[in-house]
Amino acid sequence: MSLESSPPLPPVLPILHQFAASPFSEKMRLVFGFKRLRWAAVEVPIIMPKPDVVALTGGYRKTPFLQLGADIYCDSALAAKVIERLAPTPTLYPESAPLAEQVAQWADSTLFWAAVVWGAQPGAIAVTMDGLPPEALKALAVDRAALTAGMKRLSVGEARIQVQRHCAAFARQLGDGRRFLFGAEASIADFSVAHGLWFIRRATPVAGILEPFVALNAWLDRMLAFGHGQRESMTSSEAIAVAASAAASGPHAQAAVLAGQGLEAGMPVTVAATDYGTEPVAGTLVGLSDEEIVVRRSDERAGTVHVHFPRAGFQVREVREAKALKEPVQ
Ligand SMILES: N[C@@H](CCC(=O)N[C@@H](CS)C(=O)NCC(=O)O)C(=O)O
Repeated sequence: MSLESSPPLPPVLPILHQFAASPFSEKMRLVFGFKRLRWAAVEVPIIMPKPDVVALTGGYRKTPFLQLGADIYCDSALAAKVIERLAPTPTLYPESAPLAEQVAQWADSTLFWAAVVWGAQPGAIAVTMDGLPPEALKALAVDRAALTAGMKRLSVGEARIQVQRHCAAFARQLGDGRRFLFGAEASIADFSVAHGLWFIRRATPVAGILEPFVALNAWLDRMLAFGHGQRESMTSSEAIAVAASAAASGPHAQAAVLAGQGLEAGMPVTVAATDYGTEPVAGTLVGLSDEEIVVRRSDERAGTVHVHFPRAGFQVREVREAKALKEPVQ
């Protein structure tokens, strides 16, 4: 079952587990603003350990993730699609922008890393992170080194060149006076490009890099003007209690596993990101489409939850040793 053909989601309050300085959280906050939605924000720790995050996700530690009752949606690409199902208008995926998802994926990886290296450089990081004291900044650096172990990060000099080239290209794209990257309608690509540039703007000591790109700045102002919708606060304990008292009701509550991929409903599996933050989540496979992987898992505090991942950027593997799982194979 694809997300598009899934039945509409029940009216539950979307909960975004996020933190203020996180670009991908800002992407989702702006999506809530664009859709004029009411939602609850849970503050997550910016570094490990994150016991309340792991209680819900089973090990996925990246920020943000979306919670609808006992359904946990990892990765902002999937979270945006789920929000689209919850509130289809205005759409994030207009027919006039067939490349929007692909450009969003590029911006969420290539542009994001150039923007982060630039905005988190030594002379700016304390500002970008809202005045975090030196000890906490040191702990952040150690945590992010572990998160990205095995990944080649750009140097600050390389990031400068990349940011300038990308900004120049986007400024040219916007140069004909269009309101959004693909024309009159905003698309998911706009949100994915905006969050990296939002991060650079926060890094005021080095934000001047954006100044020459007038059309791009006007567009970024327009994007940020969507605001954050109607935001409420929730504690992580409250969010865990919401999961514990709900039944998983995502599109794959009834097992639906695409045939012909060597995986069947009920198999013990692990799911892990393929880029960074690759901690696996173990559970029982309950859903597999060409867009989404869904596992069921149980937690002492959160109860039985369905954890959803996008197919793109994640690997699902059968666990041959059933003993390795806490939950029995069904
Ligand atoms: N592909 C992920 C990337 C998320 C990501 O890298 N988030 C950063 C923060 S903006 C992160 O997880 N940092 C480590 C952490 O928060 O523990 C998505 O789209 O949600």
